[in-house]
Amino acid sequence: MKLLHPLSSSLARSFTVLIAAGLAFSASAQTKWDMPTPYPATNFHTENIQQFAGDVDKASAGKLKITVHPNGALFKANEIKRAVQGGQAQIGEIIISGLSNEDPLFALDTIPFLATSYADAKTLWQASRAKVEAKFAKQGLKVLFSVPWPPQGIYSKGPLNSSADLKGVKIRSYSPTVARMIELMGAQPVTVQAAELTQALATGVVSANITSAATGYDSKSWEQLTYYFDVQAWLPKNVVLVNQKQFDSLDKTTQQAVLKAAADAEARGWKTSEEKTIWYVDQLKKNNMKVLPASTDLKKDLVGIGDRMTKEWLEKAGADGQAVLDAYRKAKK
Ligand code: PCA
Repeated sequence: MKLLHPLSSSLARSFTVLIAAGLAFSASAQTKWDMPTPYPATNFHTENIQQFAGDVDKASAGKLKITVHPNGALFKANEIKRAVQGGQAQIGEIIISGLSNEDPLFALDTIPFLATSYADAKTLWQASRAKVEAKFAKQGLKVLFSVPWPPQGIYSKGPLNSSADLKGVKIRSYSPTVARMIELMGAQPVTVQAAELTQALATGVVSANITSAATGYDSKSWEQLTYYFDVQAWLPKNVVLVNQKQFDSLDKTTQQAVLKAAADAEARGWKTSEEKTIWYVDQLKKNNMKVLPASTDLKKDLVGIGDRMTKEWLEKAGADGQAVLDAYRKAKK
């Protein structure tokens, strides 16, 4: 009998070990999800989502790995929903009111002065959540969690006594609802996603902005703009959506792990958003921005615009919208 060369027998042994490892791996098959998000890695929403991905990894014992792709790098902000629907990405984050042309319900949290505090924003979410979930469900999307931005204000180059001071000015908008408000102020809305905001300000595509202290900080607003009017007009929400079929294809334990991590992320996100607002406003001040409340006239103009937008919204949203608004107003008392 021909003896095996010692080298070939050790090769055979390694081969056996490799096959065994391969079998063990497929027995605990790993699922990998890509998660595009529109905002920078250091933004509190993204940090919260990173923690969500880490929690899922731990709770599923490494069975589900979610790779977060921040800043619109994998899909741009306005492409993310379609990518998750089509399965090019399994899960993703979007801002709800970015979709307000699709359905009036998606505009609700961006109507000026309807819900201006964290407590009211939460009541509004509780009153509308089931209907928002149902709208997304029709599109094959499951809502996992939703977290608000800090209250929205106006960034400008000069002082603002009333909305007349912004007449004709190109103001950056992130949603059709914000664009409508800008129009009613007599200014010109220009849609610019957060990832392109710094450049749009630097090149003069826009010379004012409506957003939170968080995005003002992320985009280094102080490089082009001098004033932040802390109007606190509304708190728009992001939502994390998963492709329903992808979710259904997970085993039950992993599904539970995702739902638990999502509930934790929602609670943590609301808390961090509120707690970090003061920090964000302080960073604007530290970078020499003039942070001011809205003047009486500016506030009056904006409240008037908010009332008009609520009426316009009700005309579009019909009985369904009225029911949500009634539930909100009742719970708010
Ligand atoms: N930041 C996001 C949306 C609202 C906010 O505060 C943005 O400006 O795009």
